[in-house]
Amino acid sequence: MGRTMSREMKSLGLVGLLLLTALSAAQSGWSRYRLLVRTPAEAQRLADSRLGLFSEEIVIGATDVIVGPGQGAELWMVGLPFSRISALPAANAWAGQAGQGDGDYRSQYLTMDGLMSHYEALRAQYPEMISRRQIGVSRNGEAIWAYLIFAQAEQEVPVPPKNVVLIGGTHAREWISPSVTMHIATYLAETLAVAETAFSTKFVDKIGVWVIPDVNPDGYRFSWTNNRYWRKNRRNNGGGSYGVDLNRNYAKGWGGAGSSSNPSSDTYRGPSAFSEPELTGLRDLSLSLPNVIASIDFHSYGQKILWPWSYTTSPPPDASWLNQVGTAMRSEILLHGLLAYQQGQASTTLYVASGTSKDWFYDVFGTPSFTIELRDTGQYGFLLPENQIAPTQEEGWWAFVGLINKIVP
Ligand code: 0X9
Ligand code: ZN
Repeated sequence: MGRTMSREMKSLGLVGLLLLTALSAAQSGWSRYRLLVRTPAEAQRLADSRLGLFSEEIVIGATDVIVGPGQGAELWMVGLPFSRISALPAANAWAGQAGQGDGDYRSQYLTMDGLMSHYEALRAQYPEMISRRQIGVSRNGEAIWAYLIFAQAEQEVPVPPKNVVLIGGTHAREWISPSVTMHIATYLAETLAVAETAFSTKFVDKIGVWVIPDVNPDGYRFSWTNNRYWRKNRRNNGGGSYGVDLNRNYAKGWGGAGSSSNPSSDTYRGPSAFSEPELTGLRDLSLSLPNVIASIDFHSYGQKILWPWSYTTSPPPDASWLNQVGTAMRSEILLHGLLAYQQGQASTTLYVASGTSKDWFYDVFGTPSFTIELRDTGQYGFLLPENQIAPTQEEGWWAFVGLINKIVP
C-alpha cells in the first residue's frame, strides 16, 4: 500500500477503514467506471493512483478507469464522483488460451511465442532479405529482437544507407500493436519479393526497415497469463509494485508533465531516463544506424497519428513538415477505404506526456517520428475484437506506405 494512501487511511479512523475494506470486497470482478474530473489537481490525483485508465487520457470531464477486484477502496480514495459503466471480462480470462494464438495472425491475436514463431517463419522464407539481431534482454531475462528487412539487388550493401524503426508492443495490453507491426513486416517482405514496383525500388539497396516485434515481452506475456489490462513492463519496484511505463522512460523531457513518480501508477516513469533494459537495446541499435529517416511506435487506441512534441505544447521546429507527413499518412489510409485517423502534434491533439519514444527519436535524429494510436475510439478500447484485426493491420500498412512515399518521393 502506497505511503500517501496509508496516511489518508489513518485519518479516516477505524470506521472509515472498515467501510473501505468492505467496499473493496464488494468490488469483486472487473469493471469500467466513469469518473468526473473537475480540476487539474484532481486529474493529477487520478494519474498518481493505482487505477488503470480505460480512457486514452485523463480529461477534465468524464474519464473512464478500470477497477479490478479489491480496488473499490482505491476508487473511493481518489475522491471523484463516479458511476459504473459496464462489467469487463476477468483480467485472467485469456490465461487458458496461452497455448493457442499460433494460428492466423490476420484473424487472431498471437501469444509472445506465437509472434516469435511467425517472425522466424518469415525469416526462413526470405533468408536473403530478413536477418535478426538481439538488441537486449528484458527484466525477466527474455531476448528482445529486431528484425531487419532489407532487399538487396547484388547482396553487396553491408548496412542499409537509410533506416526506419518500427516498434511493436510498448504497452502490453495494446495487443493490436504487435499484430499491426507484424503485418507491416510480413507484407513488406512479400511486396519486396515480387515484381519491381515504384514502391519497392525505393527500398532495394537503399532502405532497411528494423521491426521490433515486441519491445515489452514480459508485459505482453503477463497480459496473456495474469492481467489483460497490464500496461507497463514488469520491473519489480519493491513494496509489491511492478512496472515502468516504457513510453515515459525515454530521455527527452524525462520526468516532466504527464508522467508519474509513483511506482504504482500506470504512467510511472522509472527511477531515471532509460532505466529499463527493454529500451536501452532499442536506443543503442538506433544510435548505431547510419541514417534513421523515420520511426513509428504503434499503440492503441484512438485512431490518431501523432508527431512531436509530446512533452511540451510548443511546436517542434519542423511542425509544418510533420503536419504534411502526418496528413499524407492519414490520406493514404482513407484512399483505401479504411477509417479516418486524426493527425497532429501529440501534446495538443491528445495530451502532454514526457519521456515518450517519438520525442526521443525526433530529438536525436530530427526526422519524422510518430506514435500511431490504432483502433478503436473507445467502444472496445484495448479489447479490440478479432474481426477488426485485419482492417486495422491494413490501416497500419497504408500509414507506413504514406510515410515512405512522402519522405522518399
Ligand atoms: O500515453 C501514451 O503513452 C500513449 N497513449 S496510450 O493510450 N497508447 O498509452 C500516447 C503517447 C502520445 N504522446 C502524447 N500524447 N503526448
Ligand atoms: Zn500505448
